[in-house]
This record gives sequence, structure tokens and C-alpha cells, in this order.
Amino acid sequence: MAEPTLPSGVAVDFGGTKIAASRVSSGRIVTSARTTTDGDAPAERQIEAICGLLSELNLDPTEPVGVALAGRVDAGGVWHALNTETLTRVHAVPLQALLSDRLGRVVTVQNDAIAAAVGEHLAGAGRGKQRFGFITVSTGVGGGIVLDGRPVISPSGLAGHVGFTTSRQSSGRCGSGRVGTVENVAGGRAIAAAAGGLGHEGYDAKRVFEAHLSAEIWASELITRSARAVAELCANLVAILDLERIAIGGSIGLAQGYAALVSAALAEEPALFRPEIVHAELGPEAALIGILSELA
Ligand code: ADP
Ligand code: BMX
Repeated sequence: MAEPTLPSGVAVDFGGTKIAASRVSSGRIVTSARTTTDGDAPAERQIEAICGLLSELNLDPTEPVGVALAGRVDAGGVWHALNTETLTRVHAVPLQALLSDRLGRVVTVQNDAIAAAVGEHLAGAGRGKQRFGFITVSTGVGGGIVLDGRPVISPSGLAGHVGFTTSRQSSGRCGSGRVGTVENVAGGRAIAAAAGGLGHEGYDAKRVFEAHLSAEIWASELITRSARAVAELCANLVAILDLERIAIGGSIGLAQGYAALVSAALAEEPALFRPEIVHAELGPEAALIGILSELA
């Protein structure tokens, strides 16, 4: 397969836990600046956080800028949190217009997981696949689908939000308003909340994962339950779209042994419903490459 031409520019990856801005040259990160996400900040402060990181990178007046972020981005470039417990004050923010005006160029704005799916399809785990899916297991559980080389993007920006489908492993109402979602059992916020419910207050998902790797049974149960919900999601996606391969990314998805737990749970499904499960290959570059590519 011929090597793809990878984009250059400055891209922001805005997640529920961290925000990173990076200058990318032919798909490789050259410099980065990052900060912690304040999920309760009003939209103006979220925009200040984005612009603050961009100014740390000394934007060139002509270089392309793309912003990949948690939440849905509609066809008008308007940003809406879907999980309103992750980003509590992001409602109908005309982000593309505001950033384009402020930065004096057309800024591309898209959901983070869709951007990462495009990046992985172009240059990572999805190369050459006709029916490819990407799932991030991170603060939440997000997704992007690439069919016949094109990302599935709907006018409202909702398409691909696979974390808001339901799971047998899950219960309770999540910040999307839906009950029993994959995100509400498998995502980092849910894992931390479950740990708190077991008396392990102050544990974030990273610390729960470390406890799991140290063979603490309560932690392994939470991580295994997360992986089982993601496996169920993968089988459901095969039933709907017959995906050939699904790449698992995000800090939890890429943590040691997580994808293997997903594959082990999938082994309980009938063969027809088992896609190939792989690690996302590009790590933090995926969303950056995706948002700077012409498909975002
Ligand atoms: P974001 O959601 O901001 O895009 P991440 O992909 O880093 O960011 O996901 C953040 C979640 O991943 C948090 O719940 C955090 O506790 C968890 N996490 C971060 N690092 C690790 C790690 N090494 N192993 C397991 N979980 C991790
Ligand atoms: C949630 C949702 C998605 C996002 C996904 C992963 C919000 C704020 N987020 O499902 O839009 O793609 O999480 O986001 O509605 P991350 O914060 O875990 O990277």
C-alpha cells in the first residue's frame, strides 16, 4: 500500500480530562502544549483554554488549524456537550465561527473520536479497511465509523456516539440522559464513580487500572466489566454495520491488557459477531492527523 500523505498544521485535542495543542508536520507532533480540562468552566473559558494553548505554539498566520473535541459538532460548526456531566456548561456554542473569526482563518471543528477514526483510517490501524470503527475508552466512551473511506457524520453531529448505546453491564442514568449506557459503566468517569461507591474515594480510572494491574480484585472487576461492555458494543456494531476491524484507543483502551480483555469477552459471542480487535496505532496523533485531513 502506498504511503499516505499526512497533513501539517496546528491541532487541538480537547477531551474530558486534558486539552492538548500540537504542531504537526507531515503527521508527526513537533511541539505540544497541554492543560487539564475544567469540565465546569463556561464556554468562554473553554475557548480561552483552547486559544491560550494555541498562542503558546505561536501560530503562523497561514497554517491550518483544527480542533477535535469531546461533544457533538453539528453541520454549522456548533459545539454541544452530550454528556452534560463531563462538560457541564457547553450548550450550543458556535465554536467554528468564533474561532475562525478570532484566528483569521477557517478553523476545522469536529468530534474527537470521529477525528481519531479518520486519522487511524488514513495512517494507522484502519488503513485499507472498508468498514472500520474506532472506539475511545477515555473520560467517556466515544466512537467514529469510517465506511468506504468516508467518516459517518450526521447533520446534528450525533452519528458515531456509540458510548450512548446500552449495555447489559450498565445501569443508572448517564449525563446524556440515557439509562444503562456503555459510557456509564466503561468510561473513566464511571469507573472512578464505581470505585468511590466501593469505598475507594479519590481514585481516578488510572489509579483503578493500576490497582487492577496489582491484582486487587475489586479493581479488576471494574476494569473487566468496562471491557465486557465495550465487547458487547463491538458485537452490536458488527450486527449493525458488519465492521471488519475495530481499533481501541484512549488512555484506558490503550492501557496494558485492556484490549485483550475486550477480545476475551468477545470470544463468548457467536463468531459472526466478532470483529477483529486491535489497538489504535497512532495514540495522540490520531485525532490531530484526522482533524487536519480534508475528511474531518
Ligand atoms: P481525554 O478523555 O481527556 O481525551 P484520556 O484519553 O487520557 O483523555 O482519558 C482520560 C481517562 O483515562 C481518565 O479517566 C484517566 O483516569 C484515565 N487514564 C489516564 N491514563 C491512564 C492509564 N495509564 N491507564 C489507565 N487509565 C488511564
Ligand atoms: C462522550 C462524549 C463524546 C466524546 C466521548 C469521548 C461529551 C462531552 N463527550 O461520549 O462526544 O467523543 O465522550 O470523549 O459529550 P473523551 O472526553 O473521553 O475523550
